[in-house]
Amino acid sequence: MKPKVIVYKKLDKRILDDIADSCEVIYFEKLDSETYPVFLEALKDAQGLLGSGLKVDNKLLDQAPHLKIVSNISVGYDNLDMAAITERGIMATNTPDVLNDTVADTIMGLILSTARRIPELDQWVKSGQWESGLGEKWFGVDVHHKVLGIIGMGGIGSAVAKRAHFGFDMEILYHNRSRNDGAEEKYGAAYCSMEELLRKSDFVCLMTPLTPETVNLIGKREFELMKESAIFINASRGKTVDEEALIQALHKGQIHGAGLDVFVQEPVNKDNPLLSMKNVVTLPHIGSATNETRFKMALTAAENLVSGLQGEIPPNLIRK
Ligand code: 8YV
Repeated sequence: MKPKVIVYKKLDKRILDDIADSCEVIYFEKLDSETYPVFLEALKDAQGLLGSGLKVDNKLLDQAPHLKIVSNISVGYDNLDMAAITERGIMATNTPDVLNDTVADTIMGLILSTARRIPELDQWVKSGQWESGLGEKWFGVDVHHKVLGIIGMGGIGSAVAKRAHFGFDMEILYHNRSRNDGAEEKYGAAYCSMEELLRKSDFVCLMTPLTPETVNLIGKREFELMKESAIFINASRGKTVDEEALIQALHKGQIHGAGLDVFVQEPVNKDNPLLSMKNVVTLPHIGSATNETRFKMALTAAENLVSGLQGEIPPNLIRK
């Protein structure tokens, strides 16, 4: 008998068919008030779970006594209570590497659009305000030859460093739990303390995963340490930053601007003050959202799922 798996995210038919070769697939394009009760029922004898963003904790696991593997279609796995999962002998997997270049492209986009005020000027042109020469008040700041501070030098951080070093002649500083020799050798990245990074960087780019240790990693004190001309970029998770402190830092002119792909609450609250700041560029958590990369992520997650259910060690097993 094929093991029963639940897919709770919209998936390409080719990938669904691949999974169906070795599993019985219960498919939900999305979970909402209508599908959730059916999903809960299906959990009772499911051995695999594939999707992204669903909170997998003791409460959910109590409903899934036969679960063997939770396969996340994302590199971040802050939605998974890893202690609860491992305690029950369940495997969990994620999708690292395949999204590094795409997320790094998004980050460079945020850096450029914040520094050169691209969305703001786009609106200015489209709303018919370009009637004469451009005055200084519309000038931006340079990106090339500036100092880029990367907090969290993993796969994505390294892909950002590569672009910044080779494409923009930037000087790279980084702070990480451990040294990244590859980034030091290839992109001239210099390891330094968090404090030094915050003091010296023109662009501060936050790339750490969300863990209990990184909640509010950047707060009031950190913004105070940054240059007044600094631009802050976050494409990790909203909760790695104290959002209120960010709002205050921007209000007070303690930093120059921010480029944000993530927020504490997503979708972001319509009355979040960040949305009315011209020096803040916002995106709806689209770091990895290209057709090609989302396909690769889903394929990787499906491979993890199937291999785990076939008794192998899945390629991207999360070891905690
Ligand atoms: C999306 C991400 O959250 O991989 C991650 O950690 O942040 C993103 O790619 C996710 O994959 C949405 O489905």
